[in-house]
Amino acid sequence: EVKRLETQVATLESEVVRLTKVRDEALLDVKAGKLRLADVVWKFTKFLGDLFLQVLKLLVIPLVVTSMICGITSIGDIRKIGKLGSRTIIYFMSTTTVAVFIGLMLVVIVQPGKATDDTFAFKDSKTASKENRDVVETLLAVVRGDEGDKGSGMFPENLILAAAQMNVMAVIVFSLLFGGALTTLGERGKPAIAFFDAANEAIMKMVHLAMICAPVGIFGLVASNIARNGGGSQLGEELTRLGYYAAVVLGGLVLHVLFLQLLMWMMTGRNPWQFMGQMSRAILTAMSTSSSSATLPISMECVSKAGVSDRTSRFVLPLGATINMDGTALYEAVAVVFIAQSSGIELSIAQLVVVMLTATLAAIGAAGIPEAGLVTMVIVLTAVGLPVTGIGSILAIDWFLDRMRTSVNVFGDMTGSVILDKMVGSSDEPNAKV
Ligand code: DAS
Repeated sequence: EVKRLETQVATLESEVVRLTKVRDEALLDVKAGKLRLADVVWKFTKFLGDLFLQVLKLLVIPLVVTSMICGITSIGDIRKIGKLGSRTIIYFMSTTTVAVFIGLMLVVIVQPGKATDDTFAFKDSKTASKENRDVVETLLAVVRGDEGDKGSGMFPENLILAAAQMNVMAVIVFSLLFGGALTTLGERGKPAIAFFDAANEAIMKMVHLAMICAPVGIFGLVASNIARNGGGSQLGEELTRLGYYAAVVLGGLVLHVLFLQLLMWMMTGRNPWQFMGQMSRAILTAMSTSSSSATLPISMECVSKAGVSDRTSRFVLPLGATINMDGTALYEAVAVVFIAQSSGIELSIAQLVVVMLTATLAAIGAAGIPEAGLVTMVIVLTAVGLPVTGIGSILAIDWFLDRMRTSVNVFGDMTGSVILDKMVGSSDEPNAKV
């Protein structure tokens, strides 16, 4: 019996030694951080964030091509847009330019992205902004391209190389010219136009698919950036900056609405506040749907009740819902400069001019669906060489700003229909022979 017990004790002792070894190894693993669950979750969320941003970069060129071509072809034959058509385009372009200008002035003055200390949430050291040449030289370089680089400039020698180099200005210019030419083909151009409409819709669906993994992924990106830059205090700094950013966007949108009201009052003599009341159903629909296209039937009804002729509203509103997005243009200009400030990158005057141009064009290319402005903002960021990762710092509140900018988009369209109806009246058929 003693012998048996002694053997049992020896067996148990060797088991204790083995288990102690296993435990020590496991502790080593935990210390090495190999097995910590939090780490695994963190790495996965950051992977999703990187994947989302990578997909956005992947889609930039196809998005530019399809959205610019669709923006132009939605106008119809550019040779026959008639008096109403040409005045509508002039109204759209001028009010959108005013919106971008308001946004840029505010974001440059308020500087919401400037950090009080030198920790920037998305400091992207590898992204060097274009060196600060003087304005004329930079604008010439933007048009002509850099010596010996066949893919640079607005009119590069090699479009494929330009696309490969993410030279979005060149792709935008080509797409606008190509779309314009397409509209002059009449019946023969219709299949191609239908193709690009479908392609644009497909690209936007791909972006929305990528968006699904964005919130989790962006959380991982922001969290890992904050942890890298200093934890809790950085979070407070980040949220303050985000608050200022949202205030600048909302302030800009309010200023733009006041500008539109003043313009409408001067051009038509209507009482602006009474007009706002008449348009309220469409504004509230835009706020709840975040979609200009979904609001279109309501905005048509509102302007019709306000006395705008069907012929004007049927031309101006659908076109406006597609290419006239004052709120989006203002928002993209503010967001891009905010991302530059948050990344510690100072934009030169010439780069601000490029932001103004591309924000206007990106707004034209944005579809009237939720988050379209966030997606086409990638075009503006790429045009001035800013990191797409900066989108992560503003995505958290974009669902709210999208509602606000969409209602301004719709309000700008409705104001336009009232002004244009007064200017052109019933004398002109859109697309009439010039
Ligand atoms: N939601 C878009 C619209 O319908 C605007 C945007 O995304 O910027 O107008």
